Amino acid sequence: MYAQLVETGLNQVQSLADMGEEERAFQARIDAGVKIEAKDWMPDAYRKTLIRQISQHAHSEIVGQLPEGNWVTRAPTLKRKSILLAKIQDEAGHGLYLYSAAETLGVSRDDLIAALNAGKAKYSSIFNYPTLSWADMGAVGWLVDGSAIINQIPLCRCSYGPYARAMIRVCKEESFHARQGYDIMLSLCNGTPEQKAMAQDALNRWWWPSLMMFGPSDAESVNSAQSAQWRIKLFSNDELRQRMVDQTVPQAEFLGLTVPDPDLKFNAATGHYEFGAIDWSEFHNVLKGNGPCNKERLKTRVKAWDDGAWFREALVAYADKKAARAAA
Ligand code: BYC
Repeated sequence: MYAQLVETGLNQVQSLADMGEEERAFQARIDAGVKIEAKDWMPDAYRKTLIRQISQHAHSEIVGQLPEGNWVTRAPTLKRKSILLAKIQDEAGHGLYLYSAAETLGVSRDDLIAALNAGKAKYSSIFNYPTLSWADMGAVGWLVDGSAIINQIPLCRCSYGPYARAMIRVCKEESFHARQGYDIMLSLCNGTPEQKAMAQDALNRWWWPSLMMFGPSDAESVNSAQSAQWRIKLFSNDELRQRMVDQTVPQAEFLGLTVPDPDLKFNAATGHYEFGAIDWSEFHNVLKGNGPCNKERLKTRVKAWDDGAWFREALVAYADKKAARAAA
C-alpha cells in the first residue's frame, strides 16, 4: 500500500536520505516489525499522529454508545436488552483502553475529553446518524461493528505496542457485537413482512454511511502515506472499504435484502464487487458538524461530563484522603 501511495504521488513522506540518524534508526525498527513502546524515542510527528488517531478512536467508542443507548429501554425482549446493554458497556470499556493507550504518549485524558466536549476533536462520522427503529440495532451491529472489525483487525499489528495490544481485546468484543447485529437482522428477515421491511429500511439508511466510515478515498486521504510508512495503517481506506463490500453483500443476499446501490455488480474477473459512487459531500458535511445528530451527540456528552463532576471530585477526595492516611 505504501509503495502505491508514494507512486501516485499523493502525500509525500520523508525519504530515508532526508531523515536524521535517530529517525532512520526508528524507521529501520518499524520496517523490521519491532513494536515501538511508550518510553522509546519516536519522532514528534509519529507521536502526534498516534495521539490524533487513538483519541479520535476513543471518542468514537464513547460517542458510539449513544445511538444504541437510545434503544435500551425499548428492546423487544429481556434477552435482547441484556445483549444490547452488554455491547454498550463494551464500547465504554474500549473507550477507556484507548484513552489509556493515548495517555502513554504524554497527553492527559482530561485534555482529550475537553477537546471532544468543545467540539474540537473528531469522532467517527457514523455516530451522527439517528437510530430510528429497532432494526437499526441490527444494522448498526452488522454494518458498523462489522466495518469497525475490518478496520481494526490490522491495527492489532500496528507499530505502536500499547495501541496494538488494546486492539486485540477490542476486536474480540467487536466480533460478538457484529454477530448480535446480524442475529437481529436474521430474526427480522425471518419474521413478518413488516419486520422484513424494517430490516430493509435500516439497511437502506446505514449502507452508505457505513462505507464512509473507512474515510476519504485514497486519492483524498491526507494522512495515509505517512501512516503507512510508520505501519500505523497497514491497508488503505479504499482497500478496507472494498473488503467490507465483498464480505457484506453475500450476507445481505442471505438475509434476502437488497443493497441500496443500483450500480453494485460482481466482477468475476477481479473477484470483487464494483459499487456506485459515494456521496462525499455528505461525508464532509457530517465532518463539519452538520450531520443529522452532531449537535445532539455533543450536547449529550457535555451533559454527561458535567453531571459526573461530583463523582470525579468524590473519587479524587477519597484518593487524597487515603494517601494522607498512608503517609501519616
Ligand atoms: N469520521 O487522511 P485520512 C468504532 C478524518 S468505529 C470522521 O484518511 P486517517 C465503533 C480523518 O481523521 C470508528 N472523520 O485520515 C464501532 C482526517 O482528519 P484529521 C472509529 C474521519 O487518520 C462500533 C481526515 O478525515 N474507528 O469506534 O489516515 C461501535 C482525512 O482522513 C473519518 C477508528 O477510529 C470518519 N469516518 O484515516 C462503537 C479506527 N474518516 O484527523 C464504536 C482508527 C476519516 O487529519 N482510525 N476522517 O483532522 C483509523 O483507522 C483512521 O484514523 C481512519 C482515517 C481510517 C478513520
